[in-house]
Amino acid sequence: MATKYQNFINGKWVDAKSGETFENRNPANWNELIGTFPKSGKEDVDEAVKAARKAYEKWRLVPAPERGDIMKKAGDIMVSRKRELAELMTREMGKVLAETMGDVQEGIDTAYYAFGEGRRLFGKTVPSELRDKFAMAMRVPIGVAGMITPWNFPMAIPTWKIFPALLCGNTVVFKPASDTPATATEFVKILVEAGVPEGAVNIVHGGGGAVGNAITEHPDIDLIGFTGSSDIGKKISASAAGTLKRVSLELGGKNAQIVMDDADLKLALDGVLWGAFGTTGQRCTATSRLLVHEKVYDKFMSDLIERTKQLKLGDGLKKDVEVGPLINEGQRKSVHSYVEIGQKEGAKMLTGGDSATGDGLSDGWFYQPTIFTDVTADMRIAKEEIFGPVLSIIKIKSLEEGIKTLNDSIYGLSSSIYTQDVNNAFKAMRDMEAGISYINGPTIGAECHMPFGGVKETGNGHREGGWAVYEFYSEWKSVYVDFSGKLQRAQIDNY
Ligand code: UN1
Repeated sequence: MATKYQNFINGKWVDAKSGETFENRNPANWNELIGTFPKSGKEDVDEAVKAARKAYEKWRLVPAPERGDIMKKAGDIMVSRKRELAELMTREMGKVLAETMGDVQEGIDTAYYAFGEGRRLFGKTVPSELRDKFAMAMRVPIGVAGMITPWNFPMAIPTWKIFPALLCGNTVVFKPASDTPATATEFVKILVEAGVPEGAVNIVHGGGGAVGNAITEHPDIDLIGFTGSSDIGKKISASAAGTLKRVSLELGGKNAQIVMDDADLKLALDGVLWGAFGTTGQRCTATSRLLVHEKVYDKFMSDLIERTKQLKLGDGLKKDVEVGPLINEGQRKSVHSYVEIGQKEGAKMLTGGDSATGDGLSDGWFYQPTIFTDVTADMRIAKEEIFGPVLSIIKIKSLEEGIKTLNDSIYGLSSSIYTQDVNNAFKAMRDMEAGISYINGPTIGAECHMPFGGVKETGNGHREGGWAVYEFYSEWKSVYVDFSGKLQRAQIDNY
């Protein structure tokens, strides 16, 4: 039975003002309707912002440790509902159960980190240059945060933004991807059950055009947290400029894994299979380029093709399935068009290249894991983010060439090198242009207590994760207390 879902605004579950709805279906079996959701617009966003603004005046005064206790409770609820949430997520967006369990776990870890941070949120005291004067800087909340999140990590990514925002004392208007509104709704229910007060968190369902734009342009929203494509990120940045909002953008990637001739090849093979085809390649951290040293190329490639052909596709709830479907029809068309582009560009397709058919695959957006060799740096399949199970392989002659090729990208999110030579490892660590580098690990697998984000067109310099995200969701306030009882003029009376 499909569920009818609603927006949550000012502590109440409500329909879109227009009364319109949209459907959400299982990408592994499009006959299964997960639910219907309100197709909201600007007028719904306005209500949510009004509620969040009102709630902010109270929430900012709640002591941070008390706010942290609520995050702890939310984490505890997620622990108790972990499997059920993961199953819903697999039905909603397709990735296999082990991965959706991991996605929920990332949310739990983020909740507990926020709990701890409630008793930290460190400020600084420094000596004043004047006598009988005290100087300190403290972190203060900013206001109403608009959160626009993607479908590939339907729980983890909203938690990366919403837990720190709330912990710092901001209130939230949340627009989840319209492909994963059910998981997002469960997250909001958990926050409410944990004790987040009326109006402090609001969810408005709908498309990027109507709801997303209304958020980014809204004069009463102070900051935006967005994860998605670089194209949309640029538009958000431009539209938020009108009201000078603080904007954190986590955008695209074209991540590469280098395999050196001295690498543990078995390890490197496990790494690339997981990095390229885990989550059906639909991660911004996915491995989409593989740079293999010529000395080990032939052996590595034949093993890689063989293992890729063995990957089991299917419904992510079924045991032994390793690769789920793509998220929707549009994504499958887009992935296939890149495969056609690769062929036209002259790359050699060694496996895959089409929609996957067969037992249990006919009613889902499945696509065969696909590998191209003889790829050159100027090809579009070497440059553009595909967001699907397509791996482009480039042969390299040296570490220097590997790093140069890896860096030859407008993006810079994740990077990886497999080598057993400590000198190679340290050179790569220093020279790979990316916000995240792995030595002897694949490009995916970031942990929630470390800064997450990238350089170049992957973002605008902010980081999620760990301590770094708390910089974004709060700002510094400097306070001076003069207890001398007289006017003291800084820079003048003391020099
Ligand atoms: C994303 O791809 O959008 O490091 C986030 C990883 C995950 C997060 C990925 N922990 O792959």
